[in-house]
Amino acid sequence: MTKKRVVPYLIDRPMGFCPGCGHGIVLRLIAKCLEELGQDNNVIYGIGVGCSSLLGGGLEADRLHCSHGRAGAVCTAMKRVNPDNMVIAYQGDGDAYSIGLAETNSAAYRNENFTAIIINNTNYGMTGGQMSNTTMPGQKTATSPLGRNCEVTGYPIKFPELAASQYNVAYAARGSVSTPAHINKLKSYIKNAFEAQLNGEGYSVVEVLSACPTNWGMSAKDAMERIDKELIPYFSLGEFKTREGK
Ligand SMILES: Cc1ncc(C[n+]2csc(CCOP(=O)(O)OP(=O)(O)O)c2C)c(N)n1
Ligand code: SF4
Ligand SMILES: [Mg+2]
Repeated sequence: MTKKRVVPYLIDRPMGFCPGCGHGIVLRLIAKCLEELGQDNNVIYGIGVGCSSLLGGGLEADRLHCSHGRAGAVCTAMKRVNPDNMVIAYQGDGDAYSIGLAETNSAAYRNENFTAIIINNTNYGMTGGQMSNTTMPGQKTATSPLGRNCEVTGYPIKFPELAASQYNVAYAARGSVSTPAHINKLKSYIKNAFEAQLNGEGYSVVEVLSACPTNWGMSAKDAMERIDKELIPYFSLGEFKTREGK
């Protein structure tokens, strides 16, 4: 039987994220969903390299800081060896879709029974805002100072849509942290993804459009508004693969 936790899963302690960063909101939602599902004592994280690695400061849980991009492969092994544990890959867009695209893609392709939560802030936040595979067309970054030229680099990848349309995954969705209404919806996506894993339905992925005010050179408020004005028209919100009967 699962032990009852005596303190809330998300302990009230300082996190390492910049003010206005979206990562902390997502961690709060993950913690809430795990508590509601009685899984907060039963979770293992495969954490990506990037600001996602700061998860360790906010949540008290078993976790492995994976080599850059490899959480898809590491979480495959974690779940196969420990099928009764909830396994979550917590990664950024650079980690999951740039250096780690092979592992992310392969786990979805095999329909591995774990959950990937992927924080899309359209850049490599931790290293100073370089271009990633989700950087918007024309977006200026440290490595695209004239703006991203998609004729040369390709267009921003839409992974949940890819997984939903091409692979036999259990659940795929994209949410946002930009408004309270979006945050409430996002919570329902994360909970659905965890329930899919609990029921052994297979791979579940929730991408989150998230603010990086530090590298976007914006105030926290303007960064949230950028998500609504610029990102959502390209990265649609919603469920791309729903669970059977849900
Ligand atoms: C093998 C390797 N290459 C490059 C780096 C440098 N590096 C650290 S974090 C990072 C990108 C992280 O971006 P993302 O996954 O989008 O996370 P964010 O910080 O934006 O949340 C890079 C390239 C590294 N640590 N290891
Ligand atoms: S650099 Fe960006 S992603 Fe990283 S903690 Fe700061 S605001 Fe968040
Ligand atoms: Mg990023």
